[in-house]
Amino acid sequence: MALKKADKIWMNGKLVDWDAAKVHVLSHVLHYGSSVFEGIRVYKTPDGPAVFRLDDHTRRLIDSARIYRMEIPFSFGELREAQLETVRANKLQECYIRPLVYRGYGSMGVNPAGCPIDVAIAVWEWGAYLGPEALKQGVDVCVSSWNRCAPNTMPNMAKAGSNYMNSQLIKMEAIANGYVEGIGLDVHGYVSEGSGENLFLVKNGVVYTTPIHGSILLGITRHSIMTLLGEMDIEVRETTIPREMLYVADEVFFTGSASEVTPIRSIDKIQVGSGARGPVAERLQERFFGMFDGTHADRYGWLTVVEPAKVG
Ligand code: PPE
Repeated sequence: MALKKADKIWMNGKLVDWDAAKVHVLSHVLHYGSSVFEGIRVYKTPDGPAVFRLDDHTRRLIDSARIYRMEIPFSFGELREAQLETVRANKLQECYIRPLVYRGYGSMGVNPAGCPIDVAIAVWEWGAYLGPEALKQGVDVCVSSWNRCAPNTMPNMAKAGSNYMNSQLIKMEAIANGYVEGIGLDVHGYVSEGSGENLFLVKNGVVYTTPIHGSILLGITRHSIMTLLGEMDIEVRETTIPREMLYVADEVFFTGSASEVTPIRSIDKIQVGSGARGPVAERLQERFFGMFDGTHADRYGWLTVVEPAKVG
């Protein structure tokens, strides 16, 4: 998907032109993967553009940085406001926000001492992550030959750029073999998650999802979906999932900020359920997207409306 340029990017406190948002080639991050980031959607609502779970994403960004001993030179409030300012400056009704914290230019060598902690925030328009038909039709995926990172190797709870080297291996292999996405297993061979999505499955009316110790990113959409399932009186079990559960499930779907709620229609060429979007995924999509078009109330304060800039 070619990136559609927006107008301004926020860098260390200033809005700069899109094409001027550059880093030095000897920035620590380029050599050693030292970055943490977030991905957040802004939806068009009847009250104007609104950011979905801004505070939770901002908190996770700070937590990811903390794991990697990165001291962000901006407060929670400043990061929150900067993201709103960036959306406002680009005058977009609907977009994706990408805040990035990285070790910049200053010294070389693994030891990052002497490198500044830089912060950038970009926004762009992003359609359906796994293709235009994915939300309705579902996607064809495979189980990857690559596992997710084992415990105490790369911290999966940190949304670090470096974790996405593993994700890229999973994604590129899947695409090379004609699939849209790959599912990674954890080091014990249990289901973990997609290269950029959490995974849920439905069997006999119960919903299952990978637990926190299953080498996953603790998704904010995952939490939102679990909350919505609670409202629907559907039981959710966070439990170890053997690979073969994928092949006998009634429904399987991905969740994520980018992928939203994307049904899976086949895994390793084995049809999932009826081979189309299942009823649980459909009801969840209705509830999820209903928060943005005004059909369902924002019961948990998940939306932050991007107020227009004050004039004068
Ligand atoms: N697992 C992984 C590995 C992951 O990358 C994501 C988000 C999730 C789970 C879901 O997390 P959450 O967004 O908090 O519900 N992946 C982001 C990046 C995708 C990309 O290609 O870049 C996203 O969805 O924004």
